Amino acid sequence: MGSSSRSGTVTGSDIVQLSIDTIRTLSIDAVQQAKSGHPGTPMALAPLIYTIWNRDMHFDPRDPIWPNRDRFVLSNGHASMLLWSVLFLTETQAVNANYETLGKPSVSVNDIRHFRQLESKAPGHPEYHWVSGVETTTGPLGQGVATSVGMALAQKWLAHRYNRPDFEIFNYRVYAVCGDGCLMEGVASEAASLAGHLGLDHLCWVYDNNHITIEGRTELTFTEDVATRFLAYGWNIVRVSDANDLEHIEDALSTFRKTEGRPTLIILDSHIGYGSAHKQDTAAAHGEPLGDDEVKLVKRFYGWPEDAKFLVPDGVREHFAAGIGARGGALHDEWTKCFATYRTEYPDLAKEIDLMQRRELPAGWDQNLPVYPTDPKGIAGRDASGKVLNALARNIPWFLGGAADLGPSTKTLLTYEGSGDFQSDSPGGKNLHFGIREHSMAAIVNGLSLSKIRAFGATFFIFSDYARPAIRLSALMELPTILIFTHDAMGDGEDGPTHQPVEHLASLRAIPGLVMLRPGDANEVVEAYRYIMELRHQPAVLVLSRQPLPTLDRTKYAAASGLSKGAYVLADSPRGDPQVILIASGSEVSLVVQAHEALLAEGIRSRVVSMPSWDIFDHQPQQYRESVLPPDMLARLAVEQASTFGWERYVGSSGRIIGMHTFGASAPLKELQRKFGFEPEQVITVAKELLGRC
Ligand SMILES: Cc1ncc(C[n+]2csc(CCOP(=O)(O)OP(=O)(O)O)c2C)c(N)n1
Ligand SMILES: [Mg+2]
Repeated sequence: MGSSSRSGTVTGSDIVQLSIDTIRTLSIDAVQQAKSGHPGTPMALAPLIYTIWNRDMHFDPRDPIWPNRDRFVLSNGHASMLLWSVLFLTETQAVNANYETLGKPSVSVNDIRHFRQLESKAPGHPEYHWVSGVETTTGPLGQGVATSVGMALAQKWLAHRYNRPDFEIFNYRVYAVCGDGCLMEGVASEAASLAGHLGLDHLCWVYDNNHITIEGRTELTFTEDVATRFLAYGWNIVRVSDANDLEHIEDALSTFRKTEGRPTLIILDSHIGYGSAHKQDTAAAHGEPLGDDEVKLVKRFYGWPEDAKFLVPDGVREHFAAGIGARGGALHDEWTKCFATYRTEYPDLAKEIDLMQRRELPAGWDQNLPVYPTDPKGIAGRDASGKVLNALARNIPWFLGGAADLGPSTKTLLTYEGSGDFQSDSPGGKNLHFGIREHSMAAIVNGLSLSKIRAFGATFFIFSDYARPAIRLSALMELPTILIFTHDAMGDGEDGPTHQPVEHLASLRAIPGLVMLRPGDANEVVEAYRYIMELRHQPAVLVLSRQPLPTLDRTKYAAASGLSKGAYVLADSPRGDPQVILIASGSEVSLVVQAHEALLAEGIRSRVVSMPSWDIFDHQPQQYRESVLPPDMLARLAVEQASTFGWERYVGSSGRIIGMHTFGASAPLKELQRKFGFEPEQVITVAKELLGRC
């Protein structure tokens, strides 16, 4: 048995111990019932969770979306039973998608009894959107801590913009609990490095230093000095040598609250499976139920009735009500009063906060968006995007973001007077500099979005791979994040195959709920932003060209607003009865328009479909989809500088695809276009083949 600051017996009067052991035994029983899950970490960390929640956190269980609540992130999401237990015991209320409290608990004992079962509000891992009180979805290790940096960054920005003397509208803190796994993941290192650089002092990570992961002791793989590492990042380090020592934990948390200019890492030494005679301090405590006999032994050790299941002793819920309930409720009430006065003194700022909380846009958000005149030389997608971004950021105060050290290349810098750079001494800046940290950039953008800031991140499309896990979580969480990926195909010519995305469109198109847009000219870029900005529950990826694309003559061709349908007939045969349909996205749109004109001149009736977004198109009514791609017109050709993967669904088995089958090559763009067949001549040839003319 490992060290313990307590005897192992519980007396009815020791309500604190009883509350902690309730978290432990609920976790044990739920895992046992589900025959799957992770009991050991909840057993070890129950005292920590108890202390953070019941003694420290500013959180009102009546209203889990109070804007100034402290955020709690369980980055070691496999220990989800900690969260389900505490949400249940604090009677945290459920909130619906319209931000209304529903008058019922977010997690009930019945949900816990059905841990990990369909429809239960106690799923395997914490899921934002599914369970009120979950601040971010976790499970892929490292994501939670990285996302927490976005939340802490948001706090600084929000405080700078909205706090006024005597009005501390945003002073919340962010707690993230993590294990060895989170700290081994690269994304956590990226995020910690940036958090240290930015001096995010409202951020506290608690590291569960239990020396155990799935394969065994961390001696196998993880022997670095974590404290020294975080010290080097510029963090404040606090050690707690016994996870059962509540006073020590409380002291550490109060050190965090007092620390200025640096984030805090609390290194907490714990014993996984605490109290289990045969499994404590072993990997076996991590990922499998204890087993009926061991459960009895553990309960005996805790002084718990051995046969009781899902027992919540009298007084435990009342104890949480008197702790976090009373404290959080009073703080929230105080804030509400303060905000009412603030509303009279700063009505415009208060209105912004209201809109932001509901993910709405301010009036005039789309004023001064550029309109691009016809121009055969045209403008690069990234340049058009840069203009739009600057207009939007001026119109929408809480729209901000940045790139992973590629601002000048992705054209995502906000350059207007007063836009500013976000740094520790200039927390009002709207240009975020993520450094060369794509993965944490996407996770931080998630954190910003969870804090209701409208945020974007940017890099080259090829490096979207480095951000993909966090983008996937944006979609899973239904967050309206924006990722701007430029250098979308072979436009990067001489940089060669390491910089030429091929499978990336297919890969991101496969993420459910993610809106992918690859606009074909500057006016489609503007329309893409119009579409994206009105999204409230979907992330968007904007894929833009590095090289200039001709700005199409919209008096001759269809309006760019057709983009909002995902695909539209851009150019058609004069009588609208095409023999062949040419489908393209992005830089290939003007290419197929050229081919189309040549085909028309030869008397071949072709139609051009600009298809910037599969996903949006797929969501249109059948009638519309069939008006664009009539089912009986089978001569279809898709042209895209990317993997052909998936285009069959639009061209059918009798159609053709001009796409990429290799990784590209290093050469000037023109030569690459010739080599890989992205020239009008090739499009014309294949179109004729389709019509059996060759
Ligand atoms: C990115 C990622 N890789 C792998 C896993 C699978 N996994 C879940 S928990 C775990 C071990 C985590 O060890 P630690 O963080 O120390 O947690 P403890 O067992 O101590 O609670 C692993 C490898 C995961 N969830 N996420
Ligand atoms: Mg561990």
